[in-house]
Amino acid sequence: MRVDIISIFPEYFAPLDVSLMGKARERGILDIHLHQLRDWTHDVHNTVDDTPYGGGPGMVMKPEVWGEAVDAVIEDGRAARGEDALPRLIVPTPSGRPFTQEVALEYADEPWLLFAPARYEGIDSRVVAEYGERLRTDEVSIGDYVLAGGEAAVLVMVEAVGRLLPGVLGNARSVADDSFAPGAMANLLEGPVYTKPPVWRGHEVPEVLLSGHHGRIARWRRDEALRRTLDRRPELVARLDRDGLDKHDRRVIEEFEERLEERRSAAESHAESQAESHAAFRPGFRAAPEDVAD
Ligand code: JB8
Repeated sequence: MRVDIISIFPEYFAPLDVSLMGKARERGILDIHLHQLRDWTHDVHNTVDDTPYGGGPGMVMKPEVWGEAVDAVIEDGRAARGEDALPRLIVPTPSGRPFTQEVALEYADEPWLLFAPARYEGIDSRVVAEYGERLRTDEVSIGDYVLAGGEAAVLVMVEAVGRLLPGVLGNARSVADDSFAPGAMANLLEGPVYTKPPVWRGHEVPEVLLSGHHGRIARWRRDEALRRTLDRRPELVARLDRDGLDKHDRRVIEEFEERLEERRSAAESHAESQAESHAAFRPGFRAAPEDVAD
């Protein structure tokens, strides 16, 4: 897969030389091309931003610079990959569509991705309007928080996509067991994991994992995944495909909900008795501070 990244901070992407992504690049599975956006400016100050029309805080990235940069990178890629080749353009923004594991799998099937991370208040909207007519163009968000720029979002996406490419993880590790992986783990978080020693500072590894009973281990892992998802991401369980749940799954969910109801009810009676004892011991009328003479 070819990946182009145009940024005013190409040095931000040094982490892509490390570990799994570094190996993927050495092996030629990931062909990453970094570009300095300022290379396509023409003024002595290499200006990439200007004040927003309509007023307001911050600056907006100029469309002309991005247009020349994206055109040049497309031409460079076509010279290498053939004149019919076109990249998929990905622009990180907090107002984009959510980047999910499903989107990562979709991008992993593409031969060529072009990332355009912005700084300041973002890129003049006419750039996405223009390339939306020429390329498959996505404005994407990696989560509901605001970064100082799109670079960190690109790092996240390249790593999520890169590890899915054939030959990157190796056969020893299947992406099928990941949290959010399609199939049995669709919309489920992964449960806890353990290694040696069997007891550490008094904490024991769950016995079933030492049993060698692969059927029971698989069942236990699914139960733990379900319980953890119910606890931390109940909205994911609500979206689970009901047909993908077996009888055992349904029992795990019921038991969890019963325990939740017990705790809710206990908390309620606790609050009631607190209110009662408060009322019983409440001191008499107390004047408001403004009514108290000095
Ligand atoms: C300026 O949080 B984000 C994000 C934030 C940004 C820009 C792009 C993306 C550009 N701030 O996904």
